[in-house]
Parts: sequence; C-alpha cells; structure tokens
Amino acid sequence: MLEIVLRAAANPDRIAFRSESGTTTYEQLLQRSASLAAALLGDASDLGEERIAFLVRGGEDYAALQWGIWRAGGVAVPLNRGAAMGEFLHVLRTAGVIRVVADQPGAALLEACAAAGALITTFDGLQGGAIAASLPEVDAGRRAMIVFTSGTTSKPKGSVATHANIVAMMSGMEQAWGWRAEDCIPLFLPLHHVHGIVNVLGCALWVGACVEAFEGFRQEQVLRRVEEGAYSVFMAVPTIYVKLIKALEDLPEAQRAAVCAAFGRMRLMVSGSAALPVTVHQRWEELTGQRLLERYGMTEIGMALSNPLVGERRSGSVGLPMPGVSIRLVDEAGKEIASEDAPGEIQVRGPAVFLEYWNNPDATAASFTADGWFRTGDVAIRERGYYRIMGRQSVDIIKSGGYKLSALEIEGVLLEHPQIAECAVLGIPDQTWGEVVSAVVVVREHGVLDEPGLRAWCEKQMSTYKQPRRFLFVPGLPRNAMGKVVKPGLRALFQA
Ligand code: MLC
Ligand code: AMP
Repeated sequence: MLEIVLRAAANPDRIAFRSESGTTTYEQLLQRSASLAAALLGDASDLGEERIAFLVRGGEDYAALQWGIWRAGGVAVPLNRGAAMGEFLHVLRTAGVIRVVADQPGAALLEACAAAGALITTFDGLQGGAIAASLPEVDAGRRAMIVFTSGTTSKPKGSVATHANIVAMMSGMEQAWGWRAEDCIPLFLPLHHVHGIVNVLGCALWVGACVEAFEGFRQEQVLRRVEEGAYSVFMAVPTIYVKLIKALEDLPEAQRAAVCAAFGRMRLMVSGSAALPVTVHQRWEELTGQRLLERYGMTEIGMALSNPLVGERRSGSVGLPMPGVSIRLVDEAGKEIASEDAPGEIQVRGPAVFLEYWNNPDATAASFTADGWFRTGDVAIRERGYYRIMGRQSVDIIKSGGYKLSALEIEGVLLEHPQIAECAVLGIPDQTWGEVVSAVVVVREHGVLDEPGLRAWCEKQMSTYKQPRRFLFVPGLPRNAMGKVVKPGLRALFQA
C-alpha cells in the first residue's frame, strides 16, 4: 500500500483539514479517497498510469481526489484554475489525458476538453459511491504525478514524479524542518506546483498534521487566523512576504503588535520558490522577531538546499544540501568547482529527482549530464559553507510572484496576435513580484495596436501571472550578428 496511505491509517482520528465549515479526519480522507478510487476504476482493476487531470477546490477535495487517483493506479495531473483555453489544451494533449475531473469547469476548460477529445466528469458525480473491495497494489516506482513547468522551451513540459520521488521529497522536509503531527499550516499557494502540492499539503498529510485551506492567498482571512494563533508552520513565496509586510505596516498599532507577535510565536516560517531579498528578510525579522528559513528547490528535484532549522539562517543564502540530496557546482567547461567563491551551475542527484519529462525523451536527456546529474540551469557560489544563488543561465526564464515562466512561451503567444510582427519578452526586476513580465513589441507595417487593446487580448490568451505587465512599442528589435535579439539592451530601455 502507498506509504502516505499507511501513515494516514495510523492516525485515523487526527484532523487532516479544518475550515469554517468543519473538520475532516484522516479516516474520512481515507474513506473519501477509496470511494473516489473505486469510481475512477469502474470495472478496471488498475488505472495502469492513466493520466487523470483534475481541477477541484484546494484542501480536502483536492487531497481526496489526488489520493483516489493514486490508489487506483493513476497519475495525477493537477490543472491551474486560471489557465486559458490554449494552456489547458497543451496540458491535456501533452499528457495524453482522456479524463478530466472538475468541480466547476469554466468555458476555457470545457472548450479544451472538447478539442482534446477528453471526457469531463464533475467532481460531485464521482463522489459518494461505494468503496471498492480491493484496490490495486501500487509500487513506489510507478508514476504518480505530472506537474507542468516552464523552461527554456516554448511550451511547458510535464515533469513526472514517481511515488518514490514524492516520498523522498516529503521525508527530506520532515527530517530537515522537523515536521510533526501537532503542526498546523495554512494552504494558500496554488495546487498545480510543487510548493503548494508537496511542501505544504503533502508534508502536512505525510506527518499527520492539520491543514487549513484557502481559495488562493486571502490576506485578510489568513492574517485573522494567524492572529488567533491557528498555525505553527507557514510557507510562502517572497512576493507574499512583501505583501504581508505592507499589510502589517498598514494595520493600526495595537492590531499590528498582536499579529506580529503571533507570527513570532510560530515554530517555523519558510520562504522559497524565488530569491528572498535581504531587505525583506530583515524587515520581517524586525517586525515579527521571526527569522525566515530560506530554501531553494525546483519542480524536477523538490527541495535541494535549505538554511538549517537549528543554526545560522543566513540572509541572501539558501544554506546546505537537504537530507539525501547531493549537490555539485560545475563551471562552463563542465568541471566540478571544488573551491569556495567561484560560481557554477547547480547540479543535483538524489532520490527526489524526477523520472522524466512526459513523452519527451530528448528534453529529459538534455536535462541530465552524461554521469547522471540533473542540470538546474541556476548558478550559485559557496560562501563560508553555504550556497548562494547568483541567478540563472538563461535570460529566457522569468520568476514572477514565485512562478517560473518561459519568455519564449509568452513570445509565442504574442506572435499569434495578427498585428504583431516581432516581440521580445523579458523579466524586469521588481520589489514585489521579483520580476515583472515585460514585452517589447514591433507592430506590423500599417498595423494598429495600442497597449489597452493588447492587454485585453493577453487576458484572454494567458494565465494572469504570464500576462505582460509592461509594454514598449518599438520600430524594430536590436539583434546581434547571429540574428538573436539582444535582451540585456532591451532591459535598459525599461529601466530608463
Ligand atoms: C498577479 N498580478 C500580477 C502578477 N500576478 N502583477 C504582476 N506580476 C504578476 N506575476 C496582479 C493581478 O493582475 C492583479 O492586478 C493583482 O496583481 C492581484 O492579482 P491576484 O492574482 O489576486 O494576486 P494574488 O492572489 O495576490 O497573487 C499573488 C501570489 C500568487 C503571490 C499569491 O502569484 C501566488 O500564489 N504565487 C505563488 C506561485 C507558486 O506557488 N510558485 C511555486 C512554484 S514551485 P489588479 O490590477 O487586477 O489588482 C517552485 C519550486 C520551489 O518554484 O522552489 O518552490
Ligand atoms: P519551478 O521550476 O517553478 O519549480 O521553479 C524553480 C526555480 O525557482 C529554480 O530553478 C530557481 O530558479 C528558483 N528558486 C527557487 N527557490 C529559490 C530561492 N530560494 N532563491 C532563488 N531562486 C529560487
């Protein structure tokens, strides 16, 4: 039986989810997931790694369905609620999805299912059935989940994690960060990326802890529960800490003191998914007395580096390798860097490293070195023992609000606009978002296009976080001798 299921069965009466409308115990979660597994199986004895895409409320519905898919032998493909029709279609087609489960499918998802020939089932329609007499034995080496991640290719790739990969991620975090059954954590991060899925939801359920789920980052509600002392652990991306600092500074003094003290009492607060600016780290500590633990990770590898739970949490640094993770820095000639203070690409090995990009052996092969290390594309140095992230090898990868975005993917979408002849997308540094997606656009000869029109068009074509926020209209793009657009030069135009 899957290890996470066995662990839940050992904690039947503990509360897995708590919300205004009540609680769900681990026993109830097991029952619901077993009944969903039976409904998904129908007459089959094992889904045999069928990819089931799903879009349901975060929290207990999501966990019950994720476990139901796993227990039936399927592969969970979580969808992004804010995706545009073309983004849904890409996921469904790439992962070869023929069944989608959704609670409130919107027009974009319905249209994508029709175009992909995938059958859509409502979540309610799947619930409430009998529990199967027996569920398949699912080996830990089998595929469990596909998370779509952007990169240096124009379209997101499906990163495949096995059950064993996910267990390695969760047990590494349990060991490194002292996760325990008494913990309680708010879940407001999106559930189509590993930060929300594995670090928050997965780890909490792995140790028998309690989760309070929100439909997205609802700042006021979260702060109210923080003030009430609801949580012992808190995990967020830097953008959220920036927003929280502003919110705390805007509160009346008495309330600010109470909320800050409540943050200060938490056992652990973690930041990750993007660089935490030193100023934010320091301001958070000044306000709350809580020193954030910054860590570094990636969809394909889970968490790789972390500041320690006990010991020095150094600002601007991501600390040391997580348990079970091997790290090396490699220079441009492919040689391992032994000394401190010399930058190199972070390469990773370990049981959490993903299996493959779904149906994309070339991309999978290209992401590993000949001797089996995963190339992250991130550059770091080691300083007094700790790793510090310097940046990325590619200018085409943008991090905005904690989301990794491909400039090439966004350029590809913009080029579908009938009035756009050429474009270049880049990330411009920003205090709140880390980087903001910015587009330089060349309009076709005799074409007519203005910024409000282009913004409105982008809203229909892309998820919120991919949409360019800043535009520059230029007569032509600067290119080098090889014909490649010179992006650093364009960045200067935005910063001027
Ligand atoms: C939204 N807005 C943006 C934006 N996203 N503006 C600039 N850049 C962006 N990226 C604008 C909206 O248009 C809107 O504008 C306003 O901000 C509020 O939008 P929202 O969608 O309601 O924002 P909010 O809910 O506050 O979302 C911010 C956020 C969210 C930080 C909570 O982006 C988020 O959940 N990020 C986390 C992503 C994540 O989990 N990444 C992990 C990947 S895994 P207006 O004008 O309408 O007000 C990974 C591995 C690892 O990286 O190491 O963890
Ligand atoms: P994703 O592919 O969405 O999982 O994003 C992973 C990427 O996020 C990494 O390759 C890094 O570029 C970035 N990242 C994650 N954590 C940190 C951090 N603490 N500091 C800097 N970058 C980070």
